[in-house]
Amino acid sequence: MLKKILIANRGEIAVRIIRACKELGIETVAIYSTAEPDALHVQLADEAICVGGPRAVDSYLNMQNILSAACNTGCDAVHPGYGFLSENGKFARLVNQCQLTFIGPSSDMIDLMGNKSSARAVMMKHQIPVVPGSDSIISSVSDGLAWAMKIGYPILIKAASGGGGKGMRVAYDANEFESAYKLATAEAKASFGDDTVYIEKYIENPKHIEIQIIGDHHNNYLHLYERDCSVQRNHQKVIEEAPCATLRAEVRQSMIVDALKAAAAINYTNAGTIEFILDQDQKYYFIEMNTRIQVEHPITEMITGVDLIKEQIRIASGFPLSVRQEDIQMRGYAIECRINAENSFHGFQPSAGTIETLVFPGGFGVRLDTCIYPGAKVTPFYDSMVGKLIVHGNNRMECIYKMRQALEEFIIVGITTNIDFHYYILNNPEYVKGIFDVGFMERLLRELEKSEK
Ligand code: MV4
Repeated sequence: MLKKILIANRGEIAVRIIRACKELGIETVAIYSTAEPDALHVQLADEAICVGGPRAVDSYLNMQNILSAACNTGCDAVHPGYGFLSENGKFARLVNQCQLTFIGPSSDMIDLMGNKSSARAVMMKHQIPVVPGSDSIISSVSDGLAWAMKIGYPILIKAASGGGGKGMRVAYDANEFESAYKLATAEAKASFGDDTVYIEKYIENPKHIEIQIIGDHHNNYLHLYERDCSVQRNHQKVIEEAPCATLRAEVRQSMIVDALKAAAAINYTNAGTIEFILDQDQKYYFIEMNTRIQVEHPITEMITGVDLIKEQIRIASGFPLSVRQEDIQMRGYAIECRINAENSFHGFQPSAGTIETLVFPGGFGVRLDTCIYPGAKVTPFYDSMVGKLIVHGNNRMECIYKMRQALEEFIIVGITTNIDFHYYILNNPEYVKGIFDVGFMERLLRELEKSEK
């Protein structure tokens, strides 16, 4: 088993990883920036090393300093968490070159799946359903127009290096194609330094469903059912649930079979997510694969009882998975609300400040993964997410009641948060009925704006 892990991250996920390490008897090294020497993850780790200034590029993205910290403290592995360097193939490669274990898949796997066009090609090769589209990147406007004609409008132009919705443009007809293509390539170039794009049929208002899988170095691949991540704003997830309340059993089964087929086909080793979009007829299409632990992993942990971070560490240590597929039962339902330091009712403006008063919710089936404490500073330098409130119950409605109560109990004074906004969603009739797709939030915000006039 690995003995000492450097956690190349901050916030609640760094805390989550430290807790898993403690349970496994593994020593921990935190990194931090000069903006947050008193951060919770710094206080909970066995050791902590400052790796640079407040801006992420100077610290949490500073590969040289992070690797020096890992080497100088005698670590044998690096856990990247999510975001930052978690899906950076170059970083994973450098970690290995320093004789350290990267807690994740191989660097080549990160690169393969990081290119959304090559990921799509791999899935096509293994008969996983993908959205009808180009077989590779498109080389020119005329090449793109030919593909679009073949696929049929509307089409979506996507950046090969994309993800998170950047470098994505819809064209509803041939007249719109050229300008959409130019905007997508320009944005892709600016965001990723790579202007290559590919084309897919545009599926209007799908649901976003992802299957959690894990694979070890002994050719074992397991699935842990799905998450419904359709409640999102500007490609930032807001509420996630597991399982998906409206997914038909035979569709679920088929998605699971395809996700496992994908994992086995690529010899995937780590926790991973196969992302699908699900159309109105519950036809599903692969869109992307995430090669990291995800923010919303706790809802899967709650319904399956599997600690995904501990599995990641075991896998990276070379051990086989600790569970068999038949041991993984879907038990009840779980919902996660991402708690952000923001003013949701005034343009989602980020909020910074010092936590003055803090009252945590609690009770049976209530979990809070957070990095805040009384006196903690929330700085403007990083993501606004300061915690995740997760509830587990027997069914979806029980979770909704539990979440409403937990949100009511949750008091944070010192910063503005989206707790009240979550409460508003948790009381929306469509949401409560389970009727929502990726367009839900935009419709909700339009309604809210109308009611304010
Ligand atoms: C799509 C799509 C419709 N058709 N692809 C958005 C970000 C990236 N991960 C993929 N995304 C989408 N791809 C086709 N062919 C709609 C979306 C999409 C979306 C997907 C998942 C979650 C939220 C979304 C919000 C808007 C659009």
